[in-house]
Amino acid sequence: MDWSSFLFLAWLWVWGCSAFKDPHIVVHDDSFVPDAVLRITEEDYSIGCITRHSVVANGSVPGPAIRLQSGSVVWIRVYNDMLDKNLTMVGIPNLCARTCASFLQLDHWHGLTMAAAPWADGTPRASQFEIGPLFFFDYEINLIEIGPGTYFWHSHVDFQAMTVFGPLIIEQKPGIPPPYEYDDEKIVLFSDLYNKTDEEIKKGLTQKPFKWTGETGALLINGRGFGNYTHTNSDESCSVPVFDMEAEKTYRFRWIGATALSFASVAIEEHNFTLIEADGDWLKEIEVPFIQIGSGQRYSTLIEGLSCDQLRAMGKSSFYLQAETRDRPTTFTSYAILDYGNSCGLNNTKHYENFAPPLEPPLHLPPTVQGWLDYDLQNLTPAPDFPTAEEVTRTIYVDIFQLTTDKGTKDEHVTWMQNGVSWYEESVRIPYLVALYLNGSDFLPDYDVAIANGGVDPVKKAWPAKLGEVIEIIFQNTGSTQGGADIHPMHIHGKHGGYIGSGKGEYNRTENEEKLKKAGHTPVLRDSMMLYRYSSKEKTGVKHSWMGLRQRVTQAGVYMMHCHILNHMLMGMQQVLVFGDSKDILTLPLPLVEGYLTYGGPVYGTKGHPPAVLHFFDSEDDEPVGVEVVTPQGEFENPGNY
Ligand SMILES: *[C@@H]1O[C@H](CO)[C@@H](O)[C@H](O)[C@H]1NC(C)=O
Ligand SMILES: *[C@@H]1O[C@H](CO)[C@@H](O)[C@H](O)[C@H]1NC(C)=O
Ligand SMILES: *[C@@H]1O[C@H](CO)[C@@H](O)[C@H](O)[C@H]1NC(C)=O
Ligand SMILES: *[C@@H]1O[C@H](CO)[C@@H](O)[C@H](O)[C@H]1NC(C)=O
Ligand SMILES: *[C@@H]1O[C@H](CO)[C@@H](O)[C@H](O)[C@H]1NC(C)=O
Ligand SMILES: *[C@@H]1O[C@H](CO)[C@@H](O)[C@H](O)[C@H]1NC(C)=O
Ligand SMILES: *[C@@H]1O[C@H](CO)[C@@H](O)[C@H](O)[C@H]1NC(C)=O
Ligand SMILES: *[C@@H]1O[C@H](CO)[C@@H](O)[C@H](O)[C@H]1NC(C)=O
Ligand SMILES: [Cu+2]
Repeated sequence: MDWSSFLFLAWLWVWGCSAFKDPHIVVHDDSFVPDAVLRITEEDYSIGCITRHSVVANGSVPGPAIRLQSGSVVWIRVYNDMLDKNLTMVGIPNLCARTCASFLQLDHWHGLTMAAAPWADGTPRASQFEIGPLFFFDYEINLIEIGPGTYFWHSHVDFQAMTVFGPLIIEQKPGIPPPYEYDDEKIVLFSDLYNKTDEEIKKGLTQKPFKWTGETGALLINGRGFGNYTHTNSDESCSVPVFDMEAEKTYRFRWIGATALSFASVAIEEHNFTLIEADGDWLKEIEVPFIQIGSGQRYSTLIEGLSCDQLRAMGKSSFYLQAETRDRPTTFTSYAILDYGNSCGLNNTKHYENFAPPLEPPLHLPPTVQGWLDYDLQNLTPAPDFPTAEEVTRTIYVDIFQLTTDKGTKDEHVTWMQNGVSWYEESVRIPYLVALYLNGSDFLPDYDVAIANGGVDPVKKAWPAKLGEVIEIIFQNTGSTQGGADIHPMHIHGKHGGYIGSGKGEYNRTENEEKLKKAGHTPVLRDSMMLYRYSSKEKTGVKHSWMGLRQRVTQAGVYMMHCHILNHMLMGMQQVLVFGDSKDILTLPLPLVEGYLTYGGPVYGTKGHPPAVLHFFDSEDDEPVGVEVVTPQGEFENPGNY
C-alpha cells in the first residue's frame, strides 16, 4: 500500500469513528497556532502603474494564496492592523457548499444545527460584528464535507474587497485522485482599479447628490497590468503578467472573478479551454473557445500545452491571454502572456520586462453571450436532491429595481432595491445573529409579514424561510427609474443554490421546465450566477430579464445574498436571509456565545488579550490522522506567475 492510500484509509478510519466534541471555549494564547494568518494594513500601494492608498492583505494585491485540505477543520487568523477601519473576511462561498445538509446530520448527532458555523461567515452586521482596529479574529472553518475547489477570500466591509482578496484553494483529500489529470496549475485572478480611495467611492455612492464611481481604470490580472490612468510608476505592477508554460503539459487554470465591477470575456490565442469546475464543484468536461466570468464566479479549465512541433510550425512561443470587460459604456481590454520560453529549444527572443500590451487586440472576443452555458453545465456528480419544480413550496420573486430620486438636484439619490427594500451595512446597528441571541424572537423577521410583502419583512429588512421549505428565488431585473437595465452577478452565502437558468423578460416556469427537460440532465449548483441584460435601455418598471435558483432550506442561520458588484452592494443591493426560527438558530447556550455579542468582545483578540473562542468542530481526536493543512508561504512572491 502506498503512502497516500494509507493516509486515505487512516483518514477514513478517523472520520468514521471520530465524533465532534461538544462546543467549548478555548483561550487562544501563545500556544495556539493558527493554520493560516492574514495581516491587513493600509498603505500607499503601487498598482496598475499608479500609487493608490489601499487596504491590503500581507502587503500585497492580491494577498497570499491559502491552500487548505478538504476533510480538515482549520483556523484562519485575521489581524486588523489598521488604526481606524473595521474589517471582516469571507471565504467564498463561505465554505458550506452542497453538503450542508449532511453537515447538519453530523451536527445532529450532537443535537446541534449549523447555527454556530455562521459566526465564521464574515458578513458584517449579518452574522458578526466587524473586527475593530488593532483586533484580530480567528475563523474556524470546517472542510470535513467540503470537496476540493476554487474559492477566494476577501474583506466584506465597504469597498475593501477591491484590494483585499486572495485565492482560497481547497485541495483534494489525500489519496483521492482528481477526476481530471493535469501536470500543473495556474491561478488567474481578475480585479478592478479605481484611482479613488475606498472612502471617496463609498461617499459618492451613498451621499446626496449621488456620484457614480466611474468606469474601472484597469482590469488587473493577478494584481498587475496597465491601468487607464496616467502612469506614474514603472515597477513590477506596471507590466503584463507572464504565465510560464511547458510544451505538451496539461495545465489547470483556476479563474477567479475578484472584480469590483467588471464582467469579463476571456480567451487565449491558439488555446482552447476545457471547463471542469464551476464555483467549487467539478463539471462534466465541456470544450469552450472562451469563458465569461463575473464578480464572485470561479471556473477551472484544462489547457493543453502546445507541442514543440506546433510551436515550431507557428514560429512563436508566446501567446496573449486577452480579457475584455462587458456590459459597460466603455470596454477595457487587458492582457497576459503564456510563455513557452525555451521549452523546446526554440530560441525565444522576446523580452518580457517592461513588456507592453499589443497595439491591436489579437483576438476578437464575442459580445456578451447571455445565458452562457446556463443549460449546458452539469456537475460531474449531479446533486442528488436538486429540487424539482413540483417540490417547490414557495417562489420568491425578487424585483431588482434601481430607484433614482431628485434627479439632477443636490439631493439626487440612487439606490438598488429588492422588492422595495435596500440593505446597507449601516441598516442595522447590531448583527442579526447577535441580536437574535440577545433578544431572541424580537429580532426575527415576521414570517407572515414577509409572505404578504413578497418575501421580505420591510421593518427587519430580512427575508425569512422556515426549515423544510423548498424555495425558488427568481431575480427579476426591472427597468430603472431612468430607463436602464444592468447586469448583476448574484452571490449567495451558505449552501449553494440549485441553478435553474436565466432568460429574457419574465420568468415562465412552464417554458423553463421545458428547457431544463430538453437539456436532459440535473442542472448545476452555483454560488454566483449572472443576471444578464439584453439591452442597456428598458422602460421603467418593465420586467427585463430573470435568473433563478432553488434551495431546500435545511440550514438554520443568517446568510447574505447580494450582488457581487461592490458598487451595487454599497448602493443597497444586499439581502439578509434568516433561515429557521429562533429555536432552530439559537442552539448554543448563552455563556458559550457571549463573547461574540459585543463589538470588540472577548472573542476578538488584541495585544495582551488572547481571544476566548468557541471551538465548534473539534473532534474527539485532537490530532486527526491524514488531515494536513497546506499553506505554502511565499508562493505568491511573484504575483502574476502563480
Ligand atoms: C466599526 O464597527 C462598529 C460595530 O459595528 C461600529 O460601531 C463602528 O462605527 C465601525 N467603525 C467604522 C470606522 O466604521
Ligand atoms: C490619482 O488620484 C490622486 C488623488 O486624487 C491624484 O493626485 C493623482 O494625480 C491621480 N493619478 C492619476 C494617474 O490620475
Ligand atoms: C478551438 O475549438 C474550435 C472549435 O470549437 C476549433 O475550430 C479550433 O481549431 C480550436 N482551436 C485550437 C487551437 O485548438
Ligand atoms: C480610458 O481612457 C481613455 C482616455 O482618457 C478613454 O477614452 C477611455 O474611455 C477610457 N477607458 C475606459 C474603459 O474607461
Ligand atoms: C538557437 O540559437 C543558437 C545560437 O544563437 C543556434 O545555434 C541554434 O541553432 C538556435 N536554435 C533554433 C532552434 O533556432
Ligand atoms: C433587548 O431587550 C432589552 C429589554 O427589553 C433592551 O433593554 C435591550 O436594548 C434589547 N437589546 C437589543 C439589542 O435591542
Ligand atoms: C408560459 O409559457 C407557456 C409555454 O410557452 C405559455 O403557454 C404561457 O402562456 C406562458 N405564460 C405566461 C404567463 O406568459
Ligand atoms: C501573512 O503574513 C504573515 C506575517 O506578516 C505570515 O506569518 C503569514 O504566514 C502570511 N500568510 C500567508 C497565507 O502567507
Ligand atoms: Cu448588481
